[in-house]
Amino acid sequence: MASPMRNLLSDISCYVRCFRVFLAKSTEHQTMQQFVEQQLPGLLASTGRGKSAINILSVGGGAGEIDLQIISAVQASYPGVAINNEVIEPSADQILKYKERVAATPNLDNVKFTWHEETADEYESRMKAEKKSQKWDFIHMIQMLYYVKDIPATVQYFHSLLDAQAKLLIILVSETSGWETLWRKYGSSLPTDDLCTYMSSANIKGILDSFGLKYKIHELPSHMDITCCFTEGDKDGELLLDFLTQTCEFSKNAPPELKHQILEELRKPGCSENRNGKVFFYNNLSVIVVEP
Ligand code: CQA
Repeated sequence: MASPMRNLLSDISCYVRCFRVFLAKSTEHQTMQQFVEQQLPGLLASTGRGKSAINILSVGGGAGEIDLQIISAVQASYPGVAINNEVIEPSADQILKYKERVAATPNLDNVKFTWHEETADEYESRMKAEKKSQKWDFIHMIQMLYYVKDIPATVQYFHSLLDAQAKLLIILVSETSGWETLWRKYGSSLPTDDLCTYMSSANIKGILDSFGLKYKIHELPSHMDITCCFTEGDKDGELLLDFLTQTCEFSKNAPPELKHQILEELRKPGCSENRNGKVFFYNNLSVIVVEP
């Protein structure tokens, strides 16, 4: 008997298992890494000029994989300049992994790390209560806005913390991705609860426009090999399907008709392309760079 569908975030160990398969089957991290190495230095060209220290705020820094690449790119642009890197991350487990990664990485002598074990909301309330308004040179929010309660308020608050030459960088799935097609059509049939809101660059553009903020968008092509999703009983395929639908044990618990429809949808040109007998899901990312 199938149990009701539950959101993946209601079981973090299940989430982590799916996320690992997603990272292995997608170019998500490689795509971000390329952007950080090749395009970020240009975007931050005026940000650190003449400063004795660069203040970076990482909102939802996770285990620091991308954060340390960002720091390395900033170090390369501003050799010898001190970096103050503060991280907002609610998961104690992720913070521990972040600290281990820092300990294992050479050349971080001029970087000071501070971790805040709390959500972006909690950080905002705490800072307001403490009447603190530190300004930042670079704030990044990478694949995290889905998980905040009030997205416009969060974007507005962190934007208000930017220093004069600073940048706010937001990375999330693009409106040209297969996510948009899949979730526009089936999002209402999937268990999002209120742990996670589906959105893409289209929503963020709307929010930034409504505030009259100036921004630029960089589209990054990325894909995910979902061929294994079409082999009945394939373990990786099941985990990827869980990730795509953000549902625990989707194959086991989804109504058969919904599972059938979603598998059909995933093969269509709005979601994926067929190459050499493989199915590649469009995992396109948008990098949104907001001016102060
Ligand atoms: C946790 C939960 C989600 C994470 C995470 C950790 C995440 C990225 C990194 N660490 Cl505990 N979420 C994520 C990653 C890729 C991605 C999306 C979220 O594409 C958004 N899609 C799935 C919800 C929907 C477009």
